Amino acid sequence: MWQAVASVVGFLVHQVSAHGGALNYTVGETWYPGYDPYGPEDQVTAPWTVQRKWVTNEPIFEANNISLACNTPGTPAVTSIPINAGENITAVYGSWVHTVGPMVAWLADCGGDCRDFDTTNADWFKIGEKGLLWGTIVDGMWFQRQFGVWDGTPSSWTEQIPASLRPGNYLVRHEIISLHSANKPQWYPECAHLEVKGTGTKFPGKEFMAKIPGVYSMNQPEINLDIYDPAVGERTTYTIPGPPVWTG
Ligand SMILES: *[C@@H]1O[C@H](CO)[C@@H](O)[C@H](O)[C@H]1NC(C)=O
Ligand SMILES: *[C@@H]1O[C@H](CO)[C@@H](O)[C@H](O)[C@H]1NC(C)=O
Ligand SMILES: *[C@@H]1O[C@H](CO)[C@@H](O)[C@H](O)[C@H]1NC(C)=O
Ligand SMILES: [Cu+2]
Repeated sequence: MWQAVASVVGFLVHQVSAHGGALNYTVGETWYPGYDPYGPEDQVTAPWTVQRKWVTNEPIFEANNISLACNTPGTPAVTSIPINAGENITAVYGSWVHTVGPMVAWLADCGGDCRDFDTTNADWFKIGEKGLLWGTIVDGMWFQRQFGVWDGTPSSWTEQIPASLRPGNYLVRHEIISLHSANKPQWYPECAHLEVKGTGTKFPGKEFMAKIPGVYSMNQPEINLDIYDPAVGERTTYTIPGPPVWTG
């Protein structure tokens, strides 16, 4: 598919290869195709569509952009991924090229059918996050760097649905924040619909919740930074912004 797009529209080659997003999901051995922004338009109504629509793999540059929630336009999926609380979900990306910045997986309770859920007032909580694993901010090993495989094969990112989470319909939001451009953060978010099953009864409290947009701002030194400034880039710690991760 990418080859076809590339040969038809030369200009897009750069765009497609320079950016990306979550294209598919796996739970155990089961594969759920996401929405392909460069695929046919009728995917949006296909009965298998589990991912909210996104039309470009270009990043979002504004911390307050409404599209930060579930990308542009972020309109609902048709169906959802069934998953048991305690199981892992893996987001599968095309070959990922950026190397610096955190990755955060979030859930929001749809309070009913996710097809009717507007993310504007959603309360999001983190279920997992991956940041700087070792070394310095500018050239250390971020999960984002490790996750990129560089040989054209897909990049996979796995997080667990907390085992005690009460069942229900949830949005899952996978977010990569890329910080390689000085003072110009890039966000790459995609959302899918989940039907969480199980016998859990727990739900995170307010201290775990955030609004998106809202959780990030250009006043945060973890978001608005110049990694090429040695005073910043040579640091060996990076605190991922937002509430703590809820693990159940
Ligand atoms: C939000 O991001 C989208 C996608 O990058 C962009 O098209 C749109 O212009 C942005 N909106 C604002 C208000 O900046
Ligand atoms: C995503 O799934 C589609 C449809 O099954 C497949 O064509 C594509 O290669 C997959 N992409 C990745 C990165 O897994
Ligand atoms: C689930 O994911 C976690 C990391 O988030 C990992 O430690 C664990 O081994 C995974 N479990 C399975 C069954 O893959
Ligand atoms: Cu990019």
